[in-house]
Amino acid sequence: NNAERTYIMVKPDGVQRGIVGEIIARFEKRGFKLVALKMVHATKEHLEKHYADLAQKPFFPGLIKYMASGPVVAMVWEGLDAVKTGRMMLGATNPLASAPGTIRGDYALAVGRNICHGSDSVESAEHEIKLWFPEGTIQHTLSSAEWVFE
Ligand code: YYY
Ligand code: MG
Repeated sequence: NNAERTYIMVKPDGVQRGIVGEIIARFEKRGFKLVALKMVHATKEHLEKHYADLAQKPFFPGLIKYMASGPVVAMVWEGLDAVKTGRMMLGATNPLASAPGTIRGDYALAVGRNICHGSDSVESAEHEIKLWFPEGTIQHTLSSAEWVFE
């Protein structure tokens, strides 16, 4: 599905370490279309909604504190198999298992400071996009699309 969308977020450590442009560049060069982007210093309440399915995990309080410690860069990227390909580009959750060449495999060491988020399914992407972009995304066509998709 060429119009599949995924929610990608640079976490506070990625912003502080200056990796925002690098992450955007990778998605751009891969062929994805940017359809929403903003910087947000999220509240704990908002982050608890984003990570609601992890509320019972022992690392949850630390995760929320870290995610609320500074602004994040929230994005929606669209293109063929955006969710699965986005996850491949991020690498495994624990950077110990992230292959070199992936974002986490190139720029992170610790699971609790893994610099970026990507939706894990089409359903969670839809949910996360609504949560972070209630105002909606931007409809536009890239002239390169016919060179990226069959
Ligand atoms: O989707 P992904 O970010 O790869 O992993 P999740 O299982 O959804 O966990 C969200 C987030 O929680 C993860 O990116 C880092 C953090 N975390 C952690 O601090 N310690 C763990 N053992 C597992 C996850
Ligand atoms: Mg996840």
